[in-house]
Amino acid sequence: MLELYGCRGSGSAAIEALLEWAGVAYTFHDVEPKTAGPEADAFFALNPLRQVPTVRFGDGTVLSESAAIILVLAEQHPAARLLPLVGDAARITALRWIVFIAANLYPAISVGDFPERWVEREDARQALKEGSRKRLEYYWQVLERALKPAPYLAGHEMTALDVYAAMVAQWGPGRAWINAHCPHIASALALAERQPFVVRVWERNFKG
Ligand SMILES: N[C@@H](CCC(=O)N[C@@H](CS)C(=O)NCC(=O)O)C(=O)O
Repeated sequence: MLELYGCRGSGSAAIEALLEWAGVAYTFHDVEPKTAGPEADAFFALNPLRQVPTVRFGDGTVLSESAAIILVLAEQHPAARLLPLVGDAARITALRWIVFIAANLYPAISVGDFPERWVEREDARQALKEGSRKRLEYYWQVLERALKPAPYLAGHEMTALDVYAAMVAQWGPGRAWINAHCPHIASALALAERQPFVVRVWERNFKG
């Protein structure tokens, strides 16, 4: 059975939601990589960056990096239509912006969460945190300008892009900011968040 390594409120929520969308059975390992011990060691062996989400497939293959996990799940479960079909322009849109999120928004979140990985001085860390938030706002504005939700982010079908974007929208600059500054994106995210599997997964990840 597929094993998902994650932690509540993290990027593993998007993968949980996609697994539920596709009806894939999985075991969830709640990982706390910073607490030393055999579990942390075992996780380090799977992913030397100690980052979630990470999955291990039934045959033992390990896959990290959220965008790669999304693409592989879409490939393995074509009937679920996590992505539009090959040849559909909406697929290109979905792939472009999934990678955009993974390459830009997700790292900016990480820089803001762990400025000590980048700079030594406390004032520099504070400045980096603030800078990462401003950069995140800019990335959301890029999404708002580029995508014309109709009604979903990539067109008339909901795709993994909607779920992935709804997940990163839970983090900085925050949903209230996105609602105020990116109304088109916000309306598409709200549609994804109405899906029962998203409601269920968000409930255990982002509420309370
Ligand atoms: N590039 C990775 C980033 C994953 C990532 O940064 N995950 C966070 C949780 S949302 C994490 O595990 N952070 C712990 C750390 O970086 O030490 C991906 O797209 O999956």
